[in-house]
Amino acid sequence: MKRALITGVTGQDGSYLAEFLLGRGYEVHGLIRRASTFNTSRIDHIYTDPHEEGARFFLHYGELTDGSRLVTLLSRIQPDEVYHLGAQSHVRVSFDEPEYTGDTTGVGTTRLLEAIRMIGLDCRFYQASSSEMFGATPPPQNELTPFHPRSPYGAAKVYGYWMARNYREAHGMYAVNGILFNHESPRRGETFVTRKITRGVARIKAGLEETLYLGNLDAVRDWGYAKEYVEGMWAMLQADEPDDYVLATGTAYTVRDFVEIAFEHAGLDWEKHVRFDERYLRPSEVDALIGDASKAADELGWKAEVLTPELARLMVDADYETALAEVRSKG
Ligand code: NAP
Ligand code: G4F
Repeated sequence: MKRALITGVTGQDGSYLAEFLLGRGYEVHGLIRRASTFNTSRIDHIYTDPHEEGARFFLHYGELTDGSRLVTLLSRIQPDEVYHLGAQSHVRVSFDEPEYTGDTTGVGTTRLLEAIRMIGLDCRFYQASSSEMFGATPPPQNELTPFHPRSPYGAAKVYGYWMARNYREAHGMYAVNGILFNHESPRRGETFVTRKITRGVARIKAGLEETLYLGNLDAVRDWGYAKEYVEGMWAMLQADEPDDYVLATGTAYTVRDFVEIAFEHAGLDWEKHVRFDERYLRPSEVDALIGDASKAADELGWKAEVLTPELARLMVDADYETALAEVRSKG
């Protein structure tokens, strides 16, 4: 039985990846942060008591800032595949917390790679790189496009990208970069723009709220469905040779387009409900990200099927169910 370790297992992608790997017969280990409240809502449905016979999903406390803990865990778990998804992943927040973002999102990658090297673990390593690394470089962007990050988050991801490549080149490690364009789902964090919009639409339709405050509506993004993207991560680690791949839909929508699609699906007029709030602007913006994933299609057979309009609608539907449940619970 193959064994995988996922950092960031409590996040959007980590939860879909854990499901996917369990479905393929893996034993899955996840790193979680100790918190005073429960932070496992995205994985509660796949959790099994480790005392149960045949349990294949295990959680371990750990932190990307704690290198010695990573050494201990890796040497105890001995994974065949390590999916490094843990990060402070919010671009706007990275301007407020640049040092913390560098420490976790950037140096966290080095701590994990170095832990693998120190214990001589023979495993395959996936680095969650990001289209945010392209930043100001105009689209379409592919694996050969120069990086020009526009945020502390983007800069930290560029560092992580080069550390993964360096461990591949210097130490012969099987380390790959998945350069993923924006991918969303009903499990997306509530402060990323797509989920903020679909949740806002659902709550307005359910009568729980009236107004949705947003920042820059002109930014262009290439939004795909997270559930499909985790399959691409796995495919990268099954290739004969380690390499770097872009995953994207290749389509382009503005934030305004996403707003229109989401409100229209709910039968609402967005202009009656959306207001501008400058607090959601960034000191430097990434104007347009549109990916060219032809290398992943040719070499891995991976292709995005769910495109932005369908994604927006399925997210609105999921959020509306939740909003209605809240209305019912209030009597
Ligand atoms: P997410 O929902 O924000 O999840 C981030 C995960 O990292 C959570 O499990 C979080 O734990 C964990 N984490 C944060 N800081 C940590 C720390 N110091 N130590 C240990 N764990 C920590 O992100 P996502 O959307 O699933 O994205 C997964 C990865 O792909 C991230 O590295 C992200 O930067 C990258 N990425 C995402 C996209 C996208 O569009 N979603 C695109 C390109 C790249 P808590 O639950 O405790 O907060
Ligand atoms: O949803 P966002 O916060 O995502 P962003 O900045 O593109 O980053 C996401 O995708 C990256 C891949 O390219 C990941 F690496 C990263 O971890 C994260 O998952 O913002 C998208 C756009 C931006 O241009 C932002 O300025 O939406 C614009 N926007 C407009 N109003 C807003 C808002 N973004 C947020 N979060 N909140 C708003 O109210």
